[in-house]
Amino acid sequence: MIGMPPILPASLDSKQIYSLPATAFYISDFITEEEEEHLLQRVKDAPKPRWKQLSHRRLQSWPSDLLRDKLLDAPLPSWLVEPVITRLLSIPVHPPTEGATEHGRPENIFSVSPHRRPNHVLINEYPPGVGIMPHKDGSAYHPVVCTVSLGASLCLNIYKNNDSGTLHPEPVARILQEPRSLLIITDTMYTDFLHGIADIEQDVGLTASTVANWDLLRSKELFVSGQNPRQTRVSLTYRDVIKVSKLGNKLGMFKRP
Ligand SMILES: O=C(O)CCC(=O)C(=O)O
Repeated sequence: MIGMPPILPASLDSKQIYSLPATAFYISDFITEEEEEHLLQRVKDAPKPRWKQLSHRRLQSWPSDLLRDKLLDAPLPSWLVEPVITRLLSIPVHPPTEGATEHGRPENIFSVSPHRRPNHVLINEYPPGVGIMPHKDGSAYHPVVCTVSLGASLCLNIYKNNDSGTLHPEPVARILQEPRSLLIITDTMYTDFLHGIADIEQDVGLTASTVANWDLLRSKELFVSGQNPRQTRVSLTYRDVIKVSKLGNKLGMFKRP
């Protein structure tokens, strides 16, 4: 890829969203504009059968959908590995002196996941006015989800269930995701909280006190009016599926385009 890579933080620690009730990190400049364009083009170029059309949103699942919470073993295509996974794994969670493992390598966010790296990517496309219902990602995955945003900004709402187990309708927090950013959600932020995106044409009331990651934003000046008119945003969500079946390779079940 041409062009200079972005300057990455020395560790995730410096990018933690401390105003949230549990652990999440936000890196505003995770990929370059050229990398963003390239990824958007690859998403667009995917053969039509790759898209699953839901009522308003469409998505791609790479290398494939899960089958009863299991992934049939197959590699991710190289355009989903480079630069995102390589870069993600290169960032220590803690500053190098604190973060060394017994193998001498600093811990990254997937150091203790079953496959030590993401093996699955969901690609969601959100036109203006379209979001996703509050949900948890569930136990099929190691509790880390890494989201790269492309094309436009929007707010991810964070929810908590009431003691009775029903959803508390008001979000407990909002995370503004800018294009080219990386958001990492992990620990109890993954297991105990829900996330969703409102079906609205613009995010409103954006201020330092209503946006959890305000201090970590790249372009606060774009949001000083408090508004973010939605444009089409594409997200790449990287996860490590815990159960992987080798059968897929043996039966050659991955000849899909
Ligand atoms: O697009 C996003 O940022 C969220 C996607 C999501 O919630 C999911 O894939 O489960």
